[in-house]
Amino acid sequence: MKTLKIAIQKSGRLNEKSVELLKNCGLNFENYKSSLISPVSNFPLEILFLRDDDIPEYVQDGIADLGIVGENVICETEVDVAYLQRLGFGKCSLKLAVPNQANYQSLSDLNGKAIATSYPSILKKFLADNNIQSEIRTISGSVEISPGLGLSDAICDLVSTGGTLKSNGLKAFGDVLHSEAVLIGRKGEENDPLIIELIQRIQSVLRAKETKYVVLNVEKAHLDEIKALLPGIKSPTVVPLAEEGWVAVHTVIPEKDFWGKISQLKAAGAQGIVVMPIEKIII
Ligand code: PRT
Ligand code: ZN
Repeated sequence: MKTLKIAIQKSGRLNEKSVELLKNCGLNFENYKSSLISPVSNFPLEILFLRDDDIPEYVQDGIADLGIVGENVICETEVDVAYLQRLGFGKCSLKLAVPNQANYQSLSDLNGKAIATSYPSILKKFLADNNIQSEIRTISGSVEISPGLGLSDAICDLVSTGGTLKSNGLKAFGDVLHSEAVLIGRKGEENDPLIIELIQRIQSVLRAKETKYVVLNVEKAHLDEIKALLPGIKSPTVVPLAEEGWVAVHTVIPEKDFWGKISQLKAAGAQGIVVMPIEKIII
């Protein structure tokens, strides 16, 4: 039987979440930092641990069938791969930033200026799309210190909290690209049954992360108001309680409007609300 290969980052910001996601998919493997390949004992899959920069090309060239990598790296390497699933972690933005004291009003103020970046391909395309002529200075790391050293007038770098910009006296000046970790695959292999199975497992884990399982008690007289607040996967499950006139309602609530929904449920008469994490949702 065929064995798939999935490439994930060996160490760095995406490693832990990538390993966690695959383990939550029920895949059993060792996460030895010293090894390059780890076989999965209960699925025909091998995990390749690589530097993130190499992952898109490995997938494009068929050395790996799948990869987990930031969109920023995919765009910069300009590979031709299939986007199979956005994974919701490793979120960041590639931003232009300038020194706090710089008085730039619009992108056109970057004309004739030098911009330091580790993302020359993405930046070149962005500048061309916006009709800006700047000089791109490619630097492999610590881009944020280059204006202070007099090496550039601006930078184009990844930002998540903004702390690094702030501590280097820089301010964001515009978004170039929003990025998150994505599952990529080789073009043309999207219908492979093993790949489909793996994507379905990943989706069930992602769906579970986005929702909470909620059980609450309510007087029957208020049940319709509670039901109106709960779309659920189908409708909520309603179970009678030992106490006459009361029921328990079981449902799932999306994480994103969780606290708002809980307040509405309480206001509609919900009591004894119990909230539990969900491991997987298979539909
Ligand atoms: O060794 P390898 O080549 O595999 O790793 P790497 O050092 O090239 O990458 P790594 O581990 O730093 O990042 C991997 C991926 O994580 C990136 O390609 C992005 O897709 C994603 N990611 C998410 C980030 C950040 N957030 C991030 N904040 N990558 C880098 N940063 C940098 C940012 O540029 C800044 O310098 O982290 C610093 C802190 O950011 P702030 O804004 O929180 O201060
Ligand atoms: Zn890298």
